[in-house]
Amino acid sequence: MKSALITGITGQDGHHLTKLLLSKGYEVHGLANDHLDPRLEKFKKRLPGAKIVSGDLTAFSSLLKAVDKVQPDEVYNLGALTFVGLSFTQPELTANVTGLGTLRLLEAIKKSGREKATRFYQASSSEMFGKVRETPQTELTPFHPRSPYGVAKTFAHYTCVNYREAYNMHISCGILFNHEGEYRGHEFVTRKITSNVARIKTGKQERFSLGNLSPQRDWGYAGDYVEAMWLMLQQETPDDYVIATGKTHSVGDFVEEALRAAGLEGKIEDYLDFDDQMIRPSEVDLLVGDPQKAREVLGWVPKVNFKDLVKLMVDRDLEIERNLT
Ligand code: F7E
Repeated sequence: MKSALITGITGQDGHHLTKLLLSKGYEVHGLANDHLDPRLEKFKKRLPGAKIVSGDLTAFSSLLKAVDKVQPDEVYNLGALTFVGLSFTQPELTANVTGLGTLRLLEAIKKSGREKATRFYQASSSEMFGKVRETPQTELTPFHPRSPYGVAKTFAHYTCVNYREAYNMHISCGILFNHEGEYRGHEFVTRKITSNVARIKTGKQERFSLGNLSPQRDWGYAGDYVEAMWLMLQQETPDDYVIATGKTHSVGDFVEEALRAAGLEGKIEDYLDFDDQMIRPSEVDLLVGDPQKAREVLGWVPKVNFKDLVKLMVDRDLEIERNLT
């Protein structure tokens, strides 16, 4: 039986990946801070098959202990401070967890003598492209991050590339574009939209507010994207891959589609106010990835399109709101 260690297991991708690996017969261990992670209890109830190992990406000794205990065949480093907006107010913590945390984890694998035995997946991000140099973005597009989050992810990405080259470790980075779904946190724009639209549809409120509606994102379904993570670690040779749908839509498009999915008539202005608190000091205007390499090498293709993704999220939030009444 293969064993996997997942950091950030209680987040959206951790949920999907745990389900996938359990269904493939893996022994799944998740690194979590059992005193500080508010999502842990819910996670344990949802996925009792996973084992929790106490630890934190900011504490090297806890990582070393976790790797020694689990002896993982595969490590999936999903742990990070993932909300880009927050990274502007917590830049140092972001660099420590998201950037240095990756370095610490790789060092822990090396120090425990497992650098040849453990395969490593790094959750790199399309936020590294930031102020994009070309469209669509590929594995060869230069990075120009626009937030402390993007900068930290870029540090982590290059650290992985360096450890792969310097120590011949099996490390693959998935440059994942935005991916959403039923486990998405409410601070992210997609879930904010679908949960508010569901509350409007069920008569609990009339309006909600958002920041900039014009940024464009390549939105896919998180359940599809964790399959790509797993596929990367099954390849003989480690490499980096863009994981995206190849289609882009604005935040405004997402709102319109969500209203449609809920059967709400009228225009965006009938439901939406502007919230200037949501404006970021520097914004990423347009992201759209080219997933050709992932398709050709991994055989990976996303199954859920934009319209179905919005519907899936709106339906889930309608279900939640209706059960709450
Ligand atoms: O923002 C705009 C906001 O916070 C999307 C993370 O998973 O994907 C995600 O990063 C866009 C931005 O995601 C609101 O300014 C407008 O342009 O949902 P988001 P993100 O920043 O794209 C990448 C790939 C990651 O790696 C990240 O970890 O929507 N926007 N109004 C808003 N955003 C939020 N959150 N809230 C608003 O009210």
